[in-house]
Amino acid sequence: MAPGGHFTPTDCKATQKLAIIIPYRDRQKHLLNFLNHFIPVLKRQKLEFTIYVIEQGDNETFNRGLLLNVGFTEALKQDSYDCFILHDVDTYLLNDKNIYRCGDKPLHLAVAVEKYGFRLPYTTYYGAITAFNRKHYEMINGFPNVYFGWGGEDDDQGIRLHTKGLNFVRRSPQIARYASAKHNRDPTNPDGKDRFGLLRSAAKRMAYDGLNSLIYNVTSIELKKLYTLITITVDRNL
Ligand code: BGN
Repeated sequence: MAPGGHFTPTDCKATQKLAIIIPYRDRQKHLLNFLNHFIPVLKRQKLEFTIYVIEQGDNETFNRGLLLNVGFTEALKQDSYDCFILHDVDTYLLNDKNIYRCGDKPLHLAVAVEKYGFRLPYTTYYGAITAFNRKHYEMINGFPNVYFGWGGEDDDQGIRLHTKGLNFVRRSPQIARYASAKHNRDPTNPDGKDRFGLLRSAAKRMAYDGLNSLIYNVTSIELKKLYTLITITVDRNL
């Protein structure tokens, strides 16, 4: 791997350039366990990829949607990626046939996840792992930035897609199968208090809450051996 978590297969030419975006805070051990499992799979799939870990390095409540928007924006400053895989750190892919690539529609990958009994927790579930091309992510203005705390940002984005008539697709549960890492609940990521109310305005907010309203400060960009670490801070009161 090249510094910053970049890999290009040597015996063939990959058809897509992937940016893997991982929202993160203070889970070094989980991250390394995850990457030790994940990177060999991506190599076996002969993919060209760069791993971006986006760390919220402030004392504010965790904001997954905003971090994913930062990853998308910062990755594009570095290279012209064809496909963005937005990936939680506690979800481990179990089937090598679950190829990480974009098709012609947004893709929900976390279909059969251990912690939900290897089934969807509800039919419109759209959490944990998704794949987008640039055009589709921009069409829906990315993720909302206003969901601080756990829950809802994924449902909000599902509504955005639906509103644009850009319905996502899923792979079969035999292929899109994932184990769940066990971990304690992060105290800096309590249930989002506003999420029910916010969800009701999801379709309307799409126009002004997302990539086009994203504000953050980059504290540092470090090229680690296995990933590019981008540490940011956000100001909730802006
Ligand atoms: C849902 C959460 C999702 C989460 C799934 C699976 C909300 C919004 C209010 C209804 N949605 O309940 O964000 O991915 O559970 O854990 O909380």
